[in-house]
Amino acid sequence: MKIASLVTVFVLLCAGAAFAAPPEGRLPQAEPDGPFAIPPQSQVHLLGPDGTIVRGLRCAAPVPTREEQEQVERELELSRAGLGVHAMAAPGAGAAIDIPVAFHVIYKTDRKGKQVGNVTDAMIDDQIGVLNAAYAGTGFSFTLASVDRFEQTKKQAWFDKCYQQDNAMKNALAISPATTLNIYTCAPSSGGGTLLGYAYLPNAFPESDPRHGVVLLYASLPGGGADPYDEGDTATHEIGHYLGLYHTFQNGCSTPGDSVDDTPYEASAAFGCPTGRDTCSQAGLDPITNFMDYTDDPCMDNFSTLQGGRMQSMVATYKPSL
Ligand SMILES: [Ca+2]
Ligand SMILES: [Ca+2]
Ligand SMILES: [Ca+2]
Ligand SMILES: [Zn+2]
Repeated sequence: MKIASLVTVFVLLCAGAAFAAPPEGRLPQAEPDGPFAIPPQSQVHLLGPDGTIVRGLRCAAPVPTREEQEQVERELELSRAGLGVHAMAAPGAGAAIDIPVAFHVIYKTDRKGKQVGNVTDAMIDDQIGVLNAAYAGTGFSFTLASVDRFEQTKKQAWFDKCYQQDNAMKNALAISPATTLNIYTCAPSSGGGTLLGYAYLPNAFPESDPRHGVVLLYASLPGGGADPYDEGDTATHEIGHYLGLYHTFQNGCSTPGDSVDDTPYEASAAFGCPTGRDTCSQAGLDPITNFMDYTDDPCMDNFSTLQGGRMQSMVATYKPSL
């Protein structure tokens, strides 16, 4: 996708005022200065902590190759056969799963002695509420199990460099990854751009691996200020990956798309809230309001029925202890 076509949708609404995108310059590079290569096609602009517009990436979650996706399909098929579960099971096929959440707040104290990123308990509670509303009907719910707070040090710069030092941070802070969703809030960035969040797919590692979990820009929490991405749906989206969903635009208009039959094909990520967008000839408008697209938080508001079923199948197969 051409950057120019993305820039046209960067009209952000803030306090009722619309302002245009900043001039084009060097965009965040998808360079692997952290534990994995960041996929392209996700450049966005958002409100930064000092009230200016900053460059960012909507989602840095690693994208599976075609081969990896096909292998997952084979493993899911075997798993469903073993469980006697019909392919593309609807939600409710398995028992509802309530996921305990361990929240790790990473923050720093700046040169003026001001704390940055030390999100409040109220914001964390609001985030859990947003998740429970978003996942209602999918077979998953979330309960806050613990909150811990870590002030970054020079060596453990896990606020500013949580993406670069991802493994060390998670090795130190993760709580029971097989049975608990670990959420880390910090200020992830790469190549000069802010990352809104990222997560690994459940098949990436054994379920007890500390790398499972979700890393979020602290300002993406509800009321966090990263307008138009501060209604808590970055967490909704990244947990979708954590539970096994791909982006709705995975594979573009080509089979098998996102491996979910009731999300229409989509040629590329949608930004802003482009109502009526239809980029693939197959039936259905682009699923721009789906949580697994790249649209603004106020635009995305649903998982499809079969996304719920897919998350249940993925969890049964790769995260049976959850
Ligand atoms: Ca689909
Ligand atoms: Ca279509
Ligand atoms: Ca929303
Ligand atoms: Zn994503």
